[in-house]
Amino acid sequence: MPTAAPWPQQRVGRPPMLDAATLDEMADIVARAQAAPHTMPKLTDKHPGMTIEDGYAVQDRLLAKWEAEGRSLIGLKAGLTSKAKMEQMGVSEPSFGILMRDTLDPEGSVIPTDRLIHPRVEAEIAFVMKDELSGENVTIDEILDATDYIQPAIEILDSRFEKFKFDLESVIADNGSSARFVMGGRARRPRDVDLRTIGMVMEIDGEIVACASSGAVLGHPARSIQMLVAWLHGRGRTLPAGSIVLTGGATEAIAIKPGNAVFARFQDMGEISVRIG
Ligand code: 0L1
Ligand code: MG
Repeated sequence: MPTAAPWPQQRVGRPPMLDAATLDEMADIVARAQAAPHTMPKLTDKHPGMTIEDGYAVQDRLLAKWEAEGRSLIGLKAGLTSKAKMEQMGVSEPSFGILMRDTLDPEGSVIPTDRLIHPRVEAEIAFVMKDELSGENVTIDEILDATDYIQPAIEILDSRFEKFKFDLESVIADNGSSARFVMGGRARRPRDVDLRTIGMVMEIDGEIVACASSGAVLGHPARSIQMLVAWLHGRGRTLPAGSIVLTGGATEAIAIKPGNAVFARFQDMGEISVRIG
């Protein structure tokens, strides 16, 4: 089994610092910026004392609001899980976010950008869980046992922050820049591939723009799920059976524009293509 890569400790389970009214107001600001896309200043400009837990408290409010609107949760995302992404964003710990069912697009789709501000793409390994996972110290073996299949994915990120300037607290409140995601290629059982060494090549308009190995994600992408389950545990939650989990981009995210043809090849797992509309 893979050895765990050394990684910063995530800060779990601390209470929010900001009061409920301020968190409600932040959730309204973020929800509006996402629904009728427009930029907003990073949230810490007005509230410099905002913590990472405040960011997650805003996310909880977004989820409650979206569910009340009839949208449903389909899974969770881990982000900033590779050194390339952390360096690109100037942060030192992963983030977690929610994936809504209506943000999943089929392979081969045209992804409209008229509702996106700073769209970027990254190639990821998605896990689809068949069993619930819980606990502070779930092992990689337990994660693989609980996984139905893994599948190639492309995440389309869209930060809503002005001039693309933000910090981790603000990004978490903006649901980790989640915009859309696509799953495709060939699904595989998790033990039928070496999850540490799956090569990924991202092409835009026929030009290679990024290459990576799946091991760039914390040494093994199941480590993202290990951290996610520990983080959920810190909040008295579990990872439900049936969840899709995006484990994080192995490369930095690449900017896209209308007309681009995005193609991601995954070693022994096929490819995904999407067109940017
Ligand atoms: O999926 C992710 O890696 C989250 C990234 C958040 C920051 C960004 O917009 O790139
Ligand atoms: Mg991602």
